[in-house]
This record gives sequence, C-alpha cells and structure tokens, in this order.
Amino acid sequence: MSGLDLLTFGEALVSLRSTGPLTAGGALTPHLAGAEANVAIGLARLGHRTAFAGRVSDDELGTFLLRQLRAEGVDVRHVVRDAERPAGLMFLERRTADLTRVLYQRAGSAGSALGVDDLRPALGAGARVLHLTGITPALSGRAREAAAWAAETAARAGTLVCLDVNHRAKLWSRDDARAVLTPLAGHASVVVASSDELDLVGAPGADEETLVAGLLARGVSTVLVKLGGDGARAYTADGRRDAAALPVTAVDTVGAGDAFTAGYLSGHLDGLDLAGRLRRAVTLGAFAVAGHGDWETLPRRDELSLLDSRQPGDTLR
Ligand code: KDG
Repeated sequence: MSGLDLLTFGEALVSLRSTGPLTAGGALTPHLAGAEANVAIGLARLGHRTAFAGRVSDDELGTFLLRQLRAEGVDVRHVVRDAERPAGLMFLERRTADLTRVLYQRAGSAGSALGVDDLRPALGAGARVLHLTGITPALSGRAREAAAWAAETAARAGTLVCLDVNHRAKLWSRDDARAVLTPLAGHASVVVASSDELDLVGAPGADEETLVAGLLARGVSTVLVKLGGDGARAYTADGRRDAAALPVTAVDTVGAGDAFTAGYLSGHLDGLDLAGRLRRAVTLGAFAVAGHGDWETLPRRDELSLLDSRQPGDTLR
C-alpha cells in the first residue's frame, strides 16, 4: 500500500434512508455511509490513491460495505472482518421535505470495536495524509485510544494529519467531546469544524478568533470553518481567506461537510494554493448538496467544472 495519498479510518455504516416518517413504515434503501468513508470516496473519485481502515461485520452487511468501497476505488485491504459484532446502522429519516433525522443502532458494532492493532499495518505502510474525525473517538474507549495513537504516530512520522471535528450529539456530550478532541487537535495540521464545533477543540464559549489563534499556536497550520450555504473561512499564519459556496439547489445536505473536506485535501494533494484548495472544497460541497446521498453525486475529475457555467434545469447534450 505504499504510495498512498490518503489513509482514513473509522466506522463504515449501513445507512437506511427513508422517503418519509419512519413511524409510517415504507421502503428503506441501504447505502454505505460514515464520514471517513465519504471522504475516502470523494478523493478516490478524483483519482487519488485512498485507503479506508476499520472493522466491518463478517456478514452480508459487512460485505455490502466493502463492495461499495471497492467499487469506488477505495483500498480496503486493511479492513478487519469481525465475526462477533454486527454492522452499525444509521436510519436517515426524511421526516419532512426540509427535515432529516438520524437514528443510530451502532452501540457494540464491529466498527466501534476498532483498536490500535487494527490500524497498525495500515499506518505502518504510510500515506501522505491521515484523515480522522471526531466521530471515531466517540464510539468506544478502544476506538478513542486508536484514534489518539494513529494521530500521534502519523504526526510524528511527518504525515499531514487532518481532523474533522464532526460532533455527533447523539454519541456524546460536548464536554466529553472537548476533553478528547482538544488534545487530538494538537496532532493535526488541518482542523475542520463548523462554527458551532470550533470550541470543541479549545476553550468552551470562546470566540472564533481566540479559538483559531489557540489552534495555530498549538501547531495547526490551517483551520477550516464550514459555513454551509455561506461557504467557508480558512485561517493560516498568513491570515483569513473566505470562500463563497457555489450557487446550487440544495436537496440533501448530509455528507456535504465530508465532501468539503475531500475537496480541500484533494487540492492539497494536487499542490494547489489555499484559494485553489478552498475552491475545490466548496465545489465538492456543492456537488454533495445538489443531489441525494452522502457521496453518490460527488464528481469525477473530468466533472470538476460541471457546475461552473450552467443554468438551473440545464440539460447537457
Ligand atoms: O457526514 C455524514 C455522516 O453523518 C454520515 O455518513 C454518518 O458518519 C456518520 C455519523 O456517524 O453520523
């Protein structure tokens, strides 16, 4: 696996998407989900050599997750099959046209049992970038230890570490998250957060500038603040740069943050300057929200400019 551009790890989930309220029944469609898997796919679609590590159940659902990742060109050779534990499930309930709710059944799942030994071979093979999220340490004590070990080991080896805070309030409290994620951010070169997540890697309630200054002082080189439909802000030692979102019709925002991160990291791997990295980040975010699915509508490399000069309702012939 040497020569890898990006390694990521975490829990790949079976996401069961509904078209209406779960209490009313109806059809559920299975999709691969999981923030880190989404980032891996976003990069693989753009031609970057990408691997995902973790544990998946040794049953049909685990096989489904691996098939999806493989089909998208993600290297899964270091994924461990777990015969004892089930796949983690996420129900994505389309409650109304404007409101989607998440229901998890992932406690005790294969993915949540991720440990240091599961990551050792993948980390040992090396990669230019290690990406992790604040979801993995929320899954179990073992996963928390594995995430800390991986971030520290990669940083020490000179690998660029990217941490997306990705707070999941259904998994842990903000105080618990802060206690774990603040030291974790100290190993990261890139920290990604939405504006309400930034104080989970710094002092509670502090303002954005104070939090960013604290992260930069601790060795983080780039802080990316995601603003949804308002674009994003990037902070480095050179100051602040803003990026507007691409104007698209948003139909599904789930996975948009992962797409943004994938776009930023793709730009980094391609050697783009900060403006170019941000442009690619908001471009992938736009592709994500303009179609259904966490990752299904993400672009291939030859599609990167597809949204640039089109009108609503365009048909390309
Ligand atoms: O980022 C999109 C994620 O919310 C989704 O794929 C599932 O990783 C996930 C989670 O834990 O909520």
